[in-house]
Amino acid sequence: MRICLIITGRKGVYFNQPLGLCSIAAELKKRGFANITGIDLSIASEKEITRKLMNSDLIGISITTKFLPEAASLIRRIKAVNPRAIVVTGGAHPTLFPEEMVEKYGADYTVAGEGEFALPELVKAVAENDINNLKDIGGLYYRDGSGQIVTGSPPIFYKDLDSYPFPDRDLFPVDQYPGVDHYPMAASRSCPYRCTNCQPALKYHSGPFRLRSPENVVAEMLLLNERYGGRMFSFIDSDLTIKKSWINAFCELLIKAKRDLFWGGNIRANTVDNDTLKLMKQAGFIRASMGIESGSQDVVNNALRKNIPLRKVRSIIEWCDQLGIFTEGYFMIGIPGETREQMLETVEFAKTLNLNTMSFNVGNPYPKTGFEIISRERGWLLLDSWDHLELMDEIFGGHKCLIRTDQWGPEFVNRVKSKIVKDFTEMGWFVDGNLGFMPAINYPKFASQLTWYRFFRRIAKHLLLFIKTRQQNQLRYLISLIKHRFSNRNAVKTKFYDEKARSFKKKKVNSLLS
Ligand code: B12
Ligand code: SF4
Repeated sequence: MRICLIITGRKGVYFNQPLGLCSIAAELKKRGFANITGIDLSIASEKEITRKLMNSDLIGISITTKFLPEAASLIRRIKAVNPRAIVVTGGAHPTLFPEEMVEKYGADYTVAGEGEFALPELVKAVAENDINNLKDIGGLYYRDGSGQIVTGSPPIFYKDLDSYPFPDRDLFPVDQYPGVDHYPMAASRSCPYRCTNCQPALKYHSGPFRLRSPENVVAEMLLLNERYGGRMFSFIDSDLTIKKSWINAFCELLIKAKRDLFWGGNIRANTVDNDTLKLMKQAGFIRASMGIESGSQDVVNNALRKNIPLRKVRSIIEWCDQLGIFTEGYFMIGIPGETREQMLETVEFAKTLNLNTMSFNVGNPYPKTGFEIISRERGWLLLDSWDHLELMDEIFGGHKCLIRTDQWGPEFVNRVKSKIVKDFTEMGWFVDGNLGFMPAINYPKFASQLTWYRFFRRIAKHLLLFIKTRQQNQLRYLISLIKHRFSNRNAVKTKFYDEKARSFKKKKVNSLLS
């Protein structure tokens, strides 16, 4: 059986290895189905896509809501060029809307939840021509002989993550992704928190929270280091410090391995302390990402149900700064339930934090999240359904505000976005206002932290990227980096940011509110 696994995407919008598909591929191989190819739609040429589609018996497509339009046209294309191929969809969107994938988009099968069990079972049944007993495959949706959608049994989530084989990385080599030099890693599945912007979708999608053993995760990192020379790893988990005994054991193992590996990932202010950070740094932790989300404690606790103490956020950023750990902060504006003042508080709060990078997203109510429930209840939603495929990119790229509350609507959110670009640019930051989620780099701090070697390496990397992609922001990045490397050497300290932030006159805020 010739299998093709596809991650949907758009040309030029590069991500990294899709761990879900790599993990399914490893399980398929373990069960004897080794004839597998992979396609990343953001990278593959049209010729390669057509060739692989035509030479496959079963095609598995991984879909997030943002790339639903691409997925829909891909399914139509498969049905045109290779009508005998079986199309199976899976991933975040099909998990949330499994029937729709079969009924409306023409998938032959859809898997809700994790695919490591369901897909190999389906492949086996197809290979053995025994497709009359599919009902027992957890999470599988399809049409029976009479055309009715069969929902099968509930998704299966393995408790023991160590029993999965390591993801098969050869299918989507890291070096095919421009500018990417790290390996994605997953130490857990799902998330124990219940934030309103995310839950219950993620819980349904990824099942109960489970952790791999520290030994198993370190073994995979060592293997990636040996096999591919990988030295930098990015953990996708929602909170690496959730279990103190786990993170301590993990760090001890890495220190003992003496391999000089580096890693980064999400930490949360309610679970991390300075001692743990010190140990993590010793074990190679160099990049801390934090979902800070809002500058208003009320919004964090009530509208978002995150219970992250903002005072502690500031301390953690300072501890990281002292330890030389690079910090990334994620914020949201336009959160359902926040006031206009609270939205501006977020901008002012972000300005006082000595972060290395940050990004601002529009807090959109994605399907089946707490945000969607509250917005629907209160009549705030500007879209009545998720059928607007033509808007998916804007919506899920964070460009478009989808709600109008009693206090504000898309126009106000856009004014706040412009304010963010203006204020942070004035502070010497590099802000990419063209992107929906507006990533920003603290250039003065970042440039002053770079050694000459890292500085020239970065220049070379972004120059090559500019030559390859012709993206203007690569050029702007280069110019800012050079400017700040020479103008701000050793100059940047927290105090600098506090003073800068204070000097922003209150009237700027007032003019936005009026
Ligand atoms: C890491 C991550 C990323 C990374 C890497 C993405 C990639 N190429 O894999 C980055 C940062 C690049 C990213 C980008 C985006 N992401 Co993201 N991401 C995640 C995160 C945190 C982990 C994903 C992961 O690797 N999980 C571990 C693996 C093992 O699980 P998995 O991918 O879900 O795959 C399993 C199942 O879903 C299923 N499965 C998946 N595909 C298929 C296919 C078939 C055929 C079958 C049978 C089964 C199957 O089996 C897999 C193995 O068990 C999730 C949240 C989460 N915890 O899942 C969000 C999440 C998937 N991302 C999300 C979003 C919105 C995005 C973006 C659209 C953001 C943006 N605005 O650009 C893009 C889209 C990228 C893309 N090409 O699809 C949403 C999706 C919501 C939705 N309804 O679509 C999630 C769920 C977060 C959230 N709660 O909002 N993301
Ligand atoms: S937003 Fe992050 S921390 Fe909150 S529930 Fe979702 S994955 Fe977990």
